[in-house]
Amino acid sequence: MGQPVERESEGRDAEGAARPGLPPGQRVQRGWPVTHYGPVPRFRPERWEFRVFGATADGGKRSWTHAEFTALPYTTVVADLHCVTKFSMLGAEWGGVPARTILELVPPAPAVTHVMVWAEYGFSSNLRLSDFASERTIFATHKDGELLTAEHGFPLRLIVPHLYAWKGPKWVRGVEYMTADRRGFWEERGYHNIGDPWKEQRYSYQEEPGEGPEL
Ligand SMILES: Nc1nc2c(c(=O)[nH]1)N[C@H]1C(S)=C(S)[C@@H](COP(=O)(O)O)O[C@H]1N2
Ligand SMILES: [Mo]
Repeated sequence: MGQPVERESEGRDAEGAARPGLPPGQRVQRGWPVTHYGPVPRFRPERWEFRVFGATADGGKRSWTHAEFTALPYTTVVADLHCVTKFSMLGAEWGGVPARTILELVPPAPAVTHVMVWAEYGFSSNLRLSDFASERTIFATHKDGELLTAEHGFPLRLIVPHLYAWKGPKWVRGVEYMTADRRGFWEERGYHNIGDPWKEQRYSYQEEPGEGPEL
């Protein structure tokens, strides 16, 4: 893997509009580093399920087996990945199931304002419903036409193109609909509750009143 190099690129906002330049403080990294906390989970197809629970419109829960989930309509989104540790990986084509498909299949109750995205080993990240509902937010099974590798989140990871990459759990297992905000794994450990790289919202001490629950 080469040294990080600086170069001009084009970012995109939540609705996909071009934004000039990299987010502030980011460097383009050649290759694709692996960053996460803890071990890489082993995929057990017979035990895997994707669950939606919490404040659903009808009060019920919904779950999909791996075969059922991967049979949902497949779309692609081209998006960059910005790690808070300052590397960016540009122009990946993510393939999978848009978060909006999940919202359509399991509508949230009207009072839902946030979601918690849950992954293996209890890893989690919270998102505003509006960030989750972006038409570019995608549960990815593929990158550039190939299945994700285990260390990059196989069988499923979330990509939220307009937020820092920790907002996209690898090894995702479900979504909880919430009627109030709650911090996820990194958000409890010093990362910003919202995490917009264009505003350089890296750390929780930068939060303005109203941007996150009390720490
Ligand atoms: N389950 C899980 N997902 C995670 C993380 C983690 O620690 N656990 N780290 C996040 C962070 S900080 C980043 S930058 C990206 C890195 O994705 P990559 O390893 O595919 O580059 O994964 C995110 N998803
Ligand atoms: Mo990161």
